[in-house]
Amino acid sequence: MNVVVLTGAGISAESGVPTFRDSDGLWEGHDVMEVASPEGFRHNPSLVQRFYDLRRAHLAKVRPNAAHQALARLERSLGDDLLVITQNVDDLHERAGSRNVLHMHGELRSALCLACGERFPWERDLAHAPPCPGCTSASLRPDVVWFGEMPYRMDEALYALQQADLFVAVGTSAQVQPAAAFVHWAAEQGARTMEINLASTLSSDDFDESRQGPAGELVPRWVD
Ligand code: BV8
Repeated sequence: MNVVVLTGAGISAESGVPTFRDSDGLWEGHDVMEVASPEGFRHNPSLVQRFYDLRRAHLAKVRPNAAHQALARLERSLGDDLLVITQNVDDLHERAGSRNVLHMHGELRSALCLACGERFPWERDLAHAPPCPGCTSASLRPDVVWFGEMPYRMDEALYALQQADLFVAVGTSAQVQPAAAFVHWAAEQGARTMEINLASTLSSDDFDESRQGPAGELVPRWVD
């Protein structure tokens, strides 16, 4: 059975990673477009670099929770028939043991050099110079997908959704495209669809089943 699981900030909430919208629309005190758009980066690159440096540093203080671990167990039984597509830029799925993870919005632990287009695994602050010859720290940006930018590996995501027998969305407010459309793309080719979220969302009625409660409880109950 082919399964696609889409995860959002809600799956990492119980690990202590702040969600994107639960804090009344401000994201760690910032207006979204100020820190998650190319315009915001152009306007104030050091603010944006610091915003991502703080979030990357926070990763060292958090651990995968029971929901991440349950999806890693599910991969051990389904193998390549399971794909986790995450909107999250944290590494909690990988640290729980998942291998088939598609980061459609990029990753905190990766950096992109604007000067030469190279991307690098990145653990330090973005104020350090990248390893590419001739490039300076001024040309480094977080390797994440901002509003108005093309999400990563959409062709692979679309292919997986077309093959899916089951599509499960965990901990996403379904307010960001194209991720919010995945349930429709899966359903129209015949997949069964299920939503797991603390509360109902704008998309709850589009799912065959909507289970409400914390991901740390409901995902293991579903997987096991
Ligand atoms: C694109 C950066 C073209 C990385 C992010 C008008 C109409 C429609 C669309 C648009 C429009 N104007 C512009 C657009 C497009 C735009 C968009 O959708 N805007 C919205 C806001 C209107 N989208 C884009 O620009 C995207 N690119 O469209 O390119 C294209 C289209 C198709 C194909 C190819 C190209 C790029 C979007 C990426 C933006 N970057 N982040 C980073 O710094 O993190 S998005 C940002 O929101 C987050 O990173 C996250 O990835 C995303 C979604 O948030 P969620 O994960 O859902 O989190 P949220 O806080 O919202 O919700 C948490 C949920 O968890 C809640 O439901 C809560 O109830 C639940 N929860 C909480 N605790 C728990 C829980 N559930 C279970 N258990 C718990 N314990």
